[in-house]
Amino acid sequence: MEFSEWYSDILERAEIFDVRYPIKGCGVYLPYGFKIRKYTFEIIRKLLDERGHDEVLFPLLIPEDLLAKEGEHIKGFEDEVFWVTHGGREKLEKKLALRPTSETAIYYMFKLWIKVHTDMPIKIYQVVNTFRYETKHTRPLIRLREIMTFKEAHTAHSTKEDAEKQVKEAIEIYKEFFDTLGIPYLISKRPSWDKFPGAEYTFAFDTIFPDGRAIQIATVHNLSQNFSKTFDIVFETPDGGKDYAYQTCYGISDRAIASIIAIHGDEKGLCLPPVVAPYQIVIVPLIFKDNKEPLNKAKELKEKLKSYRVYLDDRDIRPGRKFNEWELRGVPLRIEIGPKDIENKKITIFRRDTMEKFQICEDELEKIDEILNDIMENMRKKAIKKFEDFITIMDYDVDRIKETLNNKRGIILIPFDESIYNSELEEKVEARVLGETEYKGKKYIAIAKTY
Ligand code: PR8
Repeated sequence: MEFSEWYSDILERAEIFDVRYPIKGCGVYLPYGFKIRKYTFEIIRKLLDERGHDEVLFPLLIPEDLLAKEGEHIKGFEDEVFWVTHGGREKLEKKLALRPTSETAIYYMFKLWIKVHTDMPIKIYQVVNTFRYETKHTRPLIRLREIMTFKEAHTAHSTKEDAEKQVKEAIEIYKEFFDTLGIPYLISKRPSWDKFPGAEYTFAFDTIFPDGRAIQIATVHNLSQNFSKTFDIVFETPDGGKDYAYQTCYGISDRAIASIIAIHGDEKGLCLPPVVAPYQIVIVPLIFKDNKEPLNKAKELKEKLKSYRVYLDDRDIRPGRKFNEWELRGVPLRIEIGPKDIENKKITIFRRDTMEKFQICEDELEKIDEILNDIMENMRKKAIKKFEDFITIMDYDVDRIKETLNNKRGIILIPFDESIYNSELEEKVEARVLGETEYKGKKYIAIAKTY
């Protein structure tokens, strides 16, 4: 099955995201998908909170003049903005934009909050929906017009060095986030023609989907003083002088969820990392006729395993059907309890990642922790192996690059060379230049067909 077909099929059958909502590029998170989203974004919230970020919430609407204040920024976004033009029947005097991102909303307030150098650093983030009128082919959770989960962080600093340090911290945060999820990535400094509108420079994380196409899953931008100068975010320096704030911003989206699905899934369906699985363990009692023992044992077990997210599936349907359903939904670990197991004081365990079945003694439940860790480690290794198989290192040769991108796809790395690194390279190789990157200690230009 082609990847895109597999992907749509899984979203539907595993009940993650319903695409039938009657607006292009919009969809509905279903309860199971919502839980995956919740646990995934809990990880990033924790990482940001631990590093001194505060969560805030800004309005969805941005007045036209505010959005248009920073020239490069509005140029980058003007074709993508949804506008609110009416309040009831009345035409609004000033059009209001549905935020495509929140720099302009947030920096308007930064001006009011920042007066002296001691007011900084400010490190805030919000998890909100944003709207982009995407004209490229929309895809569920990958290219949305309503980005349902946009986690955007914005910071302000009193020195250039602090802002640069912040960029590094943000990269470390995202590394830890994707490492936790077992999602491999390549970090590159985007070429100047592809940086975030209004940024001094942009770093991006790209991963590779099973069809060999690269996808940008996170970005970190050093905004320098570009926005602070247009938004007049001025502060008093320690020596009594004046300076403009140094700013950064960084974001991820529902693509994190799409990546979990795409990268770990297989022909059986989803395969979820235990950290984000809505149910880490499903217990299926094998009930024969009136023998209530397996069900009682299952309830007992659920109680003993309450430090995990456990689902006890006691529905009155055949166990085989339950197995298939939970495999499709990617539950990392299944416990089966039948009369035989009870007799032998054992429980049967099934691992979704390897599809192996084995038994452990019923008084060895502490092993479950080890098994779940091993599942995560194994999933991470498998994903990295697939990712590395998709990386091709070669010398600069337009025909070979094109041929490799058409057949094997993935990301091509060619030794970094200033003289060939320009936007014409994209036309020549008919693909995107992801940017400058370091791979295993060497500097390269990364090229790929992208989403
Ligand atoms: C910023 N400002 O906005 P960015 N559907 C799903 N995910 C998307 C889409 C879409 N249509 N468009 C972008 N993304 C900065 C940083 C505040 C935060 C995802 O940066 O425009 C991409 O993974 O790069 C992108 O890298 C991320 O949102 C942040 O958006």
